[in-house]
Amino acid sequence: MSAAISALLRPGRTAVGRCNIKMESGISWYPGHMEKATHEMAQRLKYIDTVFEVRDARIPFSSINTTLEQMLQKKRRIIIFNKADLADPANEQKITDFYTSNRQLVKFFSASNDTNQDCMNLIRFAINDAPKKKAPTRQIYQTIGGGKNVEEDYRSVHSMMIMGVPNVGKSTIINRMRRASGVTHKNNVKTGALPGVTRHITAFRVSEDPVGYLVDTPGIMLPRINTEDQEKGLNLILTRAIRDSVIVHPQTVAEFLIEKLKTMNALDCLEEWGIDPKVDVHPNDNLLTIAKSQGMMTADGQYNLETASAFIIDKYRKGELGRFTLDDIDMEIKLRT
Ligand SMILES: Nc1nc2c(ncn2[C@@H]2O[C@H](COP(=O)(O)OP(=O)(O)OP(=O)(O)O)[C@@H](O)[C@H]2O)c(=O)[nH]1
Ligand SMILES: [Mg+2]
Repeated sequence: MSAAISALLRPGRTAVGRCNIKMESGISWYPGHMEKATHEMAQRLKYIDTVFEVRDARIPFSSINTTLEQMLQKKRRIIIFNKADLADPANEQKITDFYTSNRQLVKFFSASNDTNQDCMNLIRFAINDAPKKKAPTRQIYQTIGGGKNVEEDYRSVHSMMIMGVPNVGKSTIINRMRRASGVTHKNNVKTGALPGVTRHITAFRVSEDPVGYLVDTPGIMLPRINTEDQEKGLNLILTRAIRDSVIVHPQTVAEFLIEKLKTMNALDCLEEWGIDPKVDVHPNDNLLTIAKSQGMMTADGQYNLETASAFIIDKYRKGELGRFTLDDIDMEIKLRT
């Protein structure tokens, strides 16, 4: 059986409690284009009717960007929990109930799997009940990326902006919407598996009747994630909102993932790699067990912990371990009520 199929057969799981992995320093990944885009987004927001704030359904609370949240306080906003195909579906109702009781519009979505009809529903959900705008046509035209010469009346055009942390699927959602609504276009918006693909603010027509434009924006990370928020940082690295590498050693990320799998009682994965979840060992020893079970050796005959780390992180990201939600949903909701 392929890894993808066996993952589908596994039940969805959600993390419980906090993990013990400790990092010595905070995480900072905030390239210049993010700072520039944040200022420009704030300027353009004035004439935007509806904002899609996209989060990763696997980390519905860790993927909140508090800077963006502040900018959106008075805006009509729809929170999209994208990549729902990779998250534990058991949380969807709980999270929807929590936000709905706070008068917040939310949708769970999968830009990879959902149908054209689901996409059209999302567009209608955004446009149909939107209040009528008061802005002059020139302002709306410029907000959606037009130049100086306004040739038509843009007052009835619905202007939308999509934003969120990197790699949550913002540009993919735009492509899906354009395809679903049959907007003629030459090229797809550029997307990619690594965070930080979109670097400029650009508007795209996503709906014909009524006419709607959606402004794509670069993913924005918090300027710094401190050590006390390290779990949020590690969640963001595991779901690839933060670039791998230099920032946190892959072994730390892999050890964190194993700890999470233990809190989820993910026995099938752990036992497959020879890890006994009931036995408490040093996190490094878990990686050693995986390297042994997979026959991962370095050139000089040592077990290769780097390769073992990359192996399980990659499997998690591809959804090959199953549908895992890394945030403890009950705890996060409790903290907010
Ligand atoms: N499994 C799954 N993958 C998705 C989904 N939506 C997007 N992706 C993948 O996630 C990756 C990132 O997608 P993008 O659309 O480039 O994300 P983005 O938010 O625009 O990223 P930045 O521009 O870097 O901020 C791509 O590899 C997509 O194929 C989804 O619903 N499910
Ligand atoms: Mg993008």
